[in-house]
Amino acid sequence: MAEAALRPKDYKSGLKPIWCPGCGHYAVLNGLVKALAALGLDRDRVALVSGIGCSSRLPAYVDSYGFHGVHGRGLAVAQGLAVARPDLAVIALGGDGDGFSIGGNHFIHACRRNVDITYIAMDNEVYGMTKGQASPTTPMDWDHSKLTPHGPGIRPFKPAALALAAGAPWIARGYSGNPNQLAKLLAAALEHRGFSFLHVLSQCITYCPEQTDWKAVVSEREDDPVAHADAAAQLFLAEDGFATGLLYAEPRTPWPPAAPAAAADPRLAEAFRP
Ligand SMILES: Cc1ncc(C[n+]2csc(CCOP(=O)(O)OP(=O)(O)O)c2C)c(N)n1
Repeated sequence: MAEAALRPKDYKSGLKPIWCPGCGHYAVLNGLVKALAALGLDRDRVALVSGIGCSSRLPAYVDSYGFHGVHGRGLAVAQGLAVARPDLAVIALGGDGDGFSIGGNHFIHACRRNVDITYIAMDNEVYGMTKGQASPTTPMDWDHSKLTPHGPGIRPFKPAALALAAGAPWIARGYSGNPNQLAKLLAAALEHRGFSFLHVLSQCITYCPEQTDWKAVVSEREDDPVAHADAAAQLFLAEDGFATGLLYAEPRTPWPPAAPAAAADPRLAEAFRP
């Protein structure tokens, strides 16, 4: 039975986040509950699946189904869940270390598989939870950590370009310093049928205090999303990684193409009984 209209705060679990003051992940949490309320999704129709990291703690703070999994493996669990339970809005989330380093393989294949889930990557260009090691998106010359005193010296990769090359059909970027836009992008990602990749610039001011300067470089892209992969490739290779908005959307049939036989097949129905 549909619940009475829920307010954003009704989607919060009541557990107090243990993130540092000023962490960008708060804005993602607030944007997400706003988006869930705007779409009027019942709490028992939403499942949040994460890996490990500060960002991956987010499911605990939302009053929905939640799965705090294994480092880098959230996408694998989320895709399986979405295929078995197409009635759920499945949201995978985690950090840049979780999703692009240890979980990089799952990220690539989730992009090409195009299961109907939303993936929120909270990118603070650092491993926050384990105290500031370099991640795949850390700038080459980031020398603020004793672990990489001269910077990692390795080119960071571009998550949006990687997602595009791997076949993701819907790519957007948000910024934790622009919560209204973030909530709209989250709602649009949830409405998209297929794999939606939302890359969020979510600052870690504890280990990367210089990220407070992001507000000066982030731009809001007003144009319609690019609708062809070749034009999107040009965009993602040329931009500085700070353009926000819905950047690319191209219609592509999700996998599996039709609702799975789970409900109709008595053996599967038994296994997947909610
Ligand atoms: C298999 C495994 N390897 C390493 C770790 C240690 N570990 C926990 S969180 C983390 C990195 C988290 O960084 P990120 O995903 O960027 O999230 P953030 O904490 O910055 O939000 C690592 C390496 C682990 N828990 N499991």
